[in-house]
Amino acid sequence: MKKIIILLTSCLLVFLMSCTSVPGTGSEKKELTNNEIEDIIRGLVTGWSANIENLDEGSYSKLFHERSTVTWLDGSGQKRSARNPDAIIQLLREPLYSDMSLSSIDISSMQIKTQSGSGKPQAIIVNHNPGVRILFDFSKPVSEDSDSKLKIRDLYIFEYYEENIKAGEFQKWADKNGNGYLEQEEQEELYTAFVDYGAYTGMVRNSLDEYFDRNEDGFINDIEVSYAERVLHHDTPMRLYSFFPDIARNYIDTDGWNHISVHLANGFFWDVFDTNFYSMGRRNMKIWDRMADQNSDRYVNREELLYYVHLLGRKLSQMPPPPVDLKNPIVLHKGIQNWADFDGDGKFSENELEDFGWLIYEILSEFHDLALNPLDFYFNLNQNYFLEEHEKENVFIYLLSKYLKKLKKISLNLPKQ
Ligand SMILES: [Ca+2]
Ligand SMILES: [Ca+2]
Ligand SMILES: [Ca+2]
Ligand SMILES: [Ca+2]
Repeated sequence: MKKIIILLTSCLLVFLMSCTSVPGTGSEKKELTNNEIEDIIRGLVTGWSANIENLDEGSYSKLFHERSTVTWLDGSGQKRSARNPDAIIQLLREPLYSDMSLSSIDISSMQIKTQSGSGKPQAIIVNHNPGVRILFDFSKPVSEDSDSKLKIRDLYIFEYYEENIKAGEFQKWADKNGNGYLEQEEQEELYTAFVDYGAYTGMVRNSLDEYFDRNEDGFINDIEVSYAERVLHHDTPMRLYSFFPDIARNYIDTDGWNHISVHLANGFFWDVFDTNFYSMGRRNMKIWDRMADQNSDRYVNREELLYYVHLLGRKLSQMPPPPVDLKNPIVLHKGIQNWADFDGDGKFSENELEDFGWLIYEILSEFHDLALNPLDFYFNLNQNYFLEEHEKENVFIYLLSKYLKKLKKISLNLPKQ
């Protein structure tokens, strides 16, 4: 009986969909009006939602374009994608977040754009619990005698949160219900605190602030917030390989060297978390666009960019603090080698040595007078916030003591007189 009802419902929907599509007028050049586009899109998305559990070749070809792609990303950055009908049907039948299924996604929040940045009409469904955003791109079918003037061309499913994220020491404050795990709202709060760091000065609010309250006066001052910003937004991306190697490889490491250099990390936060980065879609232009382009069609739409920024912000916010205690100079001096092992593999690689060199070079710059990272603190002998001249001189002495011996081996190959 149930099967008959499903079959009848499917037939009715397919019939309704064919009614909402604009019948051929004989003039193929006639453009669809915005109202017509909206009607067709509503019919397609309604049909998609109603057929999702019983999607078969028949209902598939009514809804989807001949060259459809489906890209499905979960909250941990894992991607599944499909490009042919069988694979797409298979993929869409899989259950979504935990016990949720695509058929229970509420499509009443659907927003339609008849003209998007890519030139294709779009529809977006935002579902809050769980946090999912579903994007549909539509285009004209290849076949001229198709039953509908538009079909679902590219479908993207973005899940924004993960289950069973354990709250580390650094994140415990965000576990508001104290169950040891970070739920959706808690992950969101952590993400926001991470991204906004650098704008807040005031009373210590949580253990994150406590870590950066270097003089332990219960207050985050201008210098402490600069330090926190430096650690969270610049040094943390450098250490991403130690905690989330797949995220580092697939989403940040643009040159594919299995290493996030100090230069890459410095540019990363400003470029990616700058609202201009994700304000609209574009043809691949910026350095991170290739990483954000989830379906690799060389166009990054706004939803791909939003997902990218949110995923990275959440992952970075889940990382522990640097492996050195800045409030304890003895521990700091012992721990600086650990700190410079950015990928945490226990070895000091050539890339890491190069980064270390750049960070020392930075200290020597006349503009670098605040102690902002553990290396700065290492040379900050009087343990105030500033790198004074005599401390910078010590950096020279350090470099000389380390490298003077090696100078003998350098052959300069000077031209003969
Ligand atoms: Ca919790
Ligand atoms: Ca303080
Ligand atoms: Ca794309
Ligand atoms: Ca290493």
